[in-house]
Amino acid sequence: MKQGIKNIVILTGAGVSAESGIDTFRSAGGLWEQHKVEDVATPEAFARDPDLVLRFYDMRREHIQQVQPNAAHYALAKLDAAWSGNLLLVTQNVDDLHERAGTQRLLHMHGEHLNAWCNACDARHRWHGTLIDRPACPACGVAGRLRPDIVWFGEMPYRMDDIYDALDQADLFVSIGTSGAVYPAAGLVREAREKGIQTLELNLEPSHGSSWFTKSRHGPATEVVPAWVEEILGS
Ligand code: BJW
Repeated sequence: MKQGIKNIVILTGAGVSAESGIDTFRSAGGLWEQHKVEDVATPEAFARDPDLVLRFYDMRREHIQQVQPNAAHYALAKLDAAWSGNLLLVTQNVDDLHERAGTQRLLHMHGEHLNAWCNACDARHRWHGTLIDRPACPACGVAGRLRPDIVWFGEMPYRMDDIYDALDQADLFVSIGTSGAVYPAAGLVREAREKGIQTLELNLEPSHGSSWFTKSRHGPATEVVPAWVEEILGS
């Protein structure tokens, strides 16, 4: 174990998938430029204009199936496979690139593009196709009640108890490719600091929460993440 580090929590954001060709949320030309967040990513927007929201997510669901994991995803999968201590990769990303790269100890706190959630019977289904055509739920058969299984603003992110439990046990918290603009994910570094554990930011540029990290390395994820993984694995 490197420098007494046994248990690691890693938080990833859109920056880790940027070099795979998925726009980040807050970059120039990013998704919010084409669709305002309040037009698509709230339950109120979905109630007001479901066609807009479903079309938007259908388009993104299709897009993520055409891109590939990059060197940062593969490096994190290598770390997951090799690390004998506890490790939890908490991703805010709703793409499936971490699992396609091979990471197993993974949790999607903001949901997944490739899941549909039935608001009639509460079942979740793996979903690769469209929702705009109002398909029937495979479990209850009710049509038109499936929505993207995405955590929208004002909704509770998934598995917060598991995230805080992992942080309680952690010796190191690493944040990768996230702007630190969206809570509660953005608050995890503060929780980590209050517990006295090491904190490291790997990001293209200083994030909103940069000053909370004990160490920072700035650069593209495909460079800084593999370099850090090799270092912590001691190779
Ligand atoms: C690279 C790179 C490269 C680029 N290499 N790096 C005031 C205070 C506190 C909270 C609130 C508040 N007002 C409202 C809230 C709550 C709200 C919130 O945080 N709002 C903010 C806007 C202020 N949060 C919520 O509503 C959440 N729920 C909630 O709080 O429930 C109550 C609760 C309380 C306490 C505990 C538990 C629960 C829900 C948030 C849901 C977020 N959903 C989204 C949309 C998903 C839909 C979709 O995909 O369409 O999730 S928002 C969007 O932002 C998405 C992302 O996961 C999330 C984070 O974005 P991320 O990943 O950081 O991306 P970017 O683009 O912001 O940053 C990319 C970074 O990468 C940049 O820094 C680049 O520099 C970098 N980069 N290229 C390395 N090659």
